[in-house]
Amino acid sequence: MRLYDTQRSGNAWKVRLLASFIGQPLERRTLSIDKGDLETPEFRAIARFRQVPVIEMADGRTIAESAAILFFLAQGTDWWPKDPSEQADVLSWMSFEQSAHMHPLAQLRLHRALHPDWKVERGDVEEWERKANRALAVLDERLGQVEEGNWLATGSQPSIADIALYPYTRMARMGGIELDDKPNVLSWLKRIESLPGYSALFPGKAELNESVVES
Ligand SMILES: N[C@@H](CCC(=O)N[C@@H](CS)C(=O)NCC(=O)O)C(=O)O
Repeated sequence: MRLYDTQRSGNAWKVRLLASFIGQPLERRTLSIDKGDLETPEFRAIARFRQVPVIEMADGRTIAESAAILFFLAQGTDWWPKDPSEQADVLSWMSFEQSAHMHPLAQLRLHRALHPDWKVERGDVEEWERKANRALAVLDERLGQVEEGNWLATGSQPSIADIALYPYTRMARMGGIELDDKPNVLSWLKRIESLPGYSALFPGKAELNESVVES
């Protein structure tokens, strides 16, 4: 199975994390947004939304969108619960990640760390900050309500909801969003990082998770 990603894509990191936790080999095809790799006809033929991550199977089928890929890879593993109400809870957190969490955090990281040269409106930055802080407060509150050591949606067993929320929370500080006042988030991040099979953004180099360097 092949994964189309970019070096620092948090959405693709979700896929690599799950693959690493479940022992699913992935052949990485790492593209560059800056070089226009996502705008070529070849990539468009694979990626209907012209974004990474996308996976491509040996028979040519492709799956786009991190949530859909996580869902697909997690089938038959403990990362996707069997109970329908737990499944719904996992989907609820993954939907929250896509609608309220990922976008403001990703935009702040792009603006403050990866592309500080890009012009953005001050009003946009303030809005991203407000939304990012709100989303992280929701996450911290939830993690404070679950039993100690438990996970977002599935009790004592982590799920793809934890994976979906992990990368952009982990990299929040790159966008100027502090986590020090979010003790439940901080301990949850540590627990994910201590799971067997954890894979850093730059594999084997966890110290680069919040870095702007290329490798
Ligand atoms: N909802 C999508 C978002 C994917 C996304 O934002 N991908 C970014 C990289 S992290 C991308 O491809 N950006 C390039 C572009 O949009 O042109 C997902 O969860 O997979």
